[in-house]
This record gives sequence, structure tokens and C-alpha cells, in this order.
Amino acid sequence: MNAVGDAFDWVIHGGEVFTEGALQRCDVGIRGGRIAALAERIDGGLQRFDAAGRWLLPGGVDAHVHIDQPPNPGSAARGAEMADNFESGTRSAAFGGTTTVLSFAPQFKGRSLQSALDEYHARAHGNAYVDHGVHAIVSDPTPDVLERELPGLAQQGCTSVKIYLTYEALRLSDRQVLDVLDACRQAGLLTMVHAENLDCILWLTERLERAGLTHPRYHEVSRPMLVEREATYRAIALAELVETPILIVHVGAGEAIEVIAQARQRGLPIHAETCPQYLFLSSDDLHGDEGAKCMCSPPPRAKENAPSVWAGLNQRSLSLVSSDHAPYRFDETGKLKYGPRASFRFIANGIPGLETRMPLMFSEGVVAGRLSLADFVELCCTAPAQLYGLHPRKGEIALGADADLVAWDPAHQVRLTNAMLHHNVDYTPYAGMDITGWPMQVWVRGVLTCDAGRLVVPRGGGQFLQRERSAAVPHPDALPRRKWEP
Ligand code: DUC
Ligand code: ZN
Ligand code: ZN
Repeated sequence: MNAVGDAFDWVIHGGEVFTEGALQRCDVGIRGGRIAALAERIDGGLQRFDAAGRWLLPGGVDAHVHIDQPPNPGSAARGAEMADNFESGTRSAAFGGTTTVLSFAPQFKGRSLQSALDEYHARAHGNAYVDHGVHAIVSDPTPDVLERELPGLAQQGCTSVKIYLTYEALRLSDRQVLDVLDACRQAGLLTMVHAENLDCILWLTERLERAGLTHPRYHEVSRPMLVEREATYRAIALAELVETPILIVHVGAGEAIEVIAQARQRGLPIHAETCPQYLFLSSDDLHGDEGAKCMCSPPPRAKENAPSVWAGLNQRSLSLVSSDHAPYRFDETGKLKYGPRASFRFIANGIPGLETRMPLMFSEGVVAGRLSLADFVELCCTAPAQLYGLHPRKGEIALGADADLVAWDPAHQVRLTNAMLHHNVDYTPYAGMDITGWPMQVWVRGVLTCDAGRLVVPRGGGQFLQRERSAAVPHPDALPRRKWEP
């Protein structure tokens, strides 16, 4: 079928377009920021782009990033600053082929969720290059939070909350977890869980410190796999009791993946995310003078663990890939806030990865034959959009969807250096990796934003996303009665 061109703001022609689950030769017409036509040939258009040799894929959806997050005064690494604000963070997202990011608004103890959301908007508004949404972090589930604030969140376009089973300033007791899960169930919110057992970590950390074993490599020793496995199992059990779905974030340990797979086999609505650091880094990277650069929680595991993560992706025990971008510089503002010899306990957790997520997954997944192109699109674009209430607007190339499009050169070869990235962090843990396939042009809602390495728009075009409820969460009006309910 052919289409008439004059009515389009952009016509992208001559490329292979990933639509309806496969690459197809067709042209794309964009009007008013949306995909208005997919046709064999579209003439005209106010602007045209020749996509010959390119694969046109949906813009990436990175559902787990930390950008310009206010520091938690109770954190062990207090004072360490995030290097990326919404300008630099979303700029690097765009260059990496990601057109939607979901960041966090952390509630601090004694404060309201609303104050966290207000702070988020103040920091993001007018600064982003890509569209952005927010998850609320609940660290103080008071009656007011449970009975008034959580039920009102969806109206503000925030349909997911994150809770923690670790970090002294954030950890909830099992009783509090049950309360939050129940409130989220009633409100139709998706609960994301950071699953590590705090008491095991503190117990081990104390012993390691007493023995003088404080180098970053002991970060992994202080959080062995069972710490992740136990907390994952417990989070699943608590969610089963409440009868509500959960999404376990940044899952890296094979033993935790097994627990998730078993729960899913039992038919429980348990979803899980992994991140590139669990595929491409290992506990060996925590050794040496720069080990802190690869410190995140949960930590990267032994090299032998990575195949379990690939298998988890292939079997969909892991439903999506996010970056968990946590941008701390390797200097005294970030990782080295307490000096180069500080105990691992005082080193900010997290690594940068927003810009490298899509290229790494494309190269090591699709090009290396570990994932199909359809898997890549599902894991990095469509599934996150569905799980977080953004689909069909985001995550897919389809008529009526936002024209968030990335023209990939599938053969372009790059050796990664930090200098070629656009974040404000002074390192990438992936420096030196050879990548095949690169996002060359990026449109955000029909606006060409990155063009062959150049940023071609001013900041501020990225919009706040008022999200719908997650496709994984039952509507509050259709909740089944639980056995013990009157
Ligand atoms: N772990 C977290 O829980 N958040 C940010 C980064 C990290 O490593
Ligand atoms: Zn976390
Ligand atoms: Zn995180």
C-alpha cells in the first residue's frame, strides 16, 4: 500500500522497520509526534530521512534509572552526589537509543510522598531530552502514606512504587512490606522490590571490617547470593500472601532467578528485571585500585553466573532489561567521597549504564546470537512499556504510537570509551568493549533529537509521562475476595 506524503512532518523511507514482531521493508510517516502511516512507499513529507541500510526500532524504554535523585541523609555513603541531572542523564539516554526513562522520587523518613514527587518535578521540568516518568520510593509507610497518599498516586500518573528490603535508611520490616503491598493492591499500583537481606549484610560486613577486609571486592563477599535468594523468596511469599503482583528489580544471581522461575511456574504474578552489569561485569571487576567503579547492589557475581542470566532472559523468568543507571563519579564528589581507602560500606552503590544499555544488549544479545531481534525489542522496549503502563503509546512501532524511533546501523563497529558517551560520569565500566550495531538517529515523539553523533535540539522537549496502570496489575474494581476477607 502507498500513502500520500504531504500530510507528514517526517517520512522515514527505505529502511527495515521492526513492526508486528519482525523487520519489514516499509516507510514510516510521522504526524503530530505519532506514527501516522506504515506503508510500502510514502512520497513527500515536510522532512525526509533516507534509512537505507538502517533498522528502524522502537525507542528504548529504560524503566530503572536514578537521575538527579536527592541524596538520602541516612545513607552510609551520605554526601555522595549523583553526577547526572535531567539534562545530562536524558541526553545520554537519547544518544544510546533510549527515548523513555523512569526515574525515582525517594520519600525520606518523616516526609510525605508528595514532597518527593514535587522535588522530582522541580528537578526534571524543562530539562529533559526524552520523555520521563517517575516511581515513588516508600521508606516510611505511615498511616497517611498507606491510607491517603498511595491511593492518590495513580491520579498523578505514578503507578508504581519501589520498596527496599535492605539499606538501613530505606529497609521495611516484613509487616511494613505487607502493609505497602496491600495498599498497592487496593490502589492498582505495581510494587517493585529491592530484594537483599539487610541483617545478613550487616552481620557479614561487621565481621569483614573487624578482620580489616574493607576493599571493594569484599562488597560482594558481604552480599553473597543467598542474601539475594532469601530476600527474593521472602518478597514472593509476602506478595503471595497479599495476592498481588510484584516486580523484583536488578536481579543478577542465578539462585534468585531460580526462585523467580519456580514462582512463575506456580502461576504467581512475579516479574523480574535484570541489568547489563549482571551480564557483562563480574565480581573480578571489584578487584584492583578501581574496583569501586563496578560496585552496585546486588553486586556482579562470578563469571560463571552470566549464563544463568542469559537463560533467565530467554526463558522470560526475567521479563525486562533496565540499566539501574546510578551516576557517581570516580572522584571525591561520588565514589571516593570518603577517600580512596574507605571501607566498601561507605562507597556509593551504583554504576552508570543508561547510554550503553541498548548497544550492549544489541551487540552481545542480537549480533552474538544470544537473543533474537524480537527478544531484544521485547526486553528493552515493549515489556517495560507494558509493565509500567506506557503501552501502546511507548515500546512499539505501530500506528498511533508515539514516534519514538531509532535508526540503527546494525553493522557499525565501536570500541567503547567514556569520551564517546554523553553522561556526566567520568568513567564507564564497559570501556574497551567492542560493540557491533549503533543507534545513529533518534526521534523523540517525531522530533529528530540525535543525528549521527550530534544533538540537534535544545533541552526541554522531553515530557512528563502520566502513566496508566501496569498491564500486570488487576484493576482495583476487579479484585477477587481473599479467603480471610469478610
Ligand atoms: N543499587 C541500588 O539499589 N540503587 C542504585 C544503584 C545500586 O547499585
Ligand atoms: Zn535497588
Ligand atoms: Zn536502582
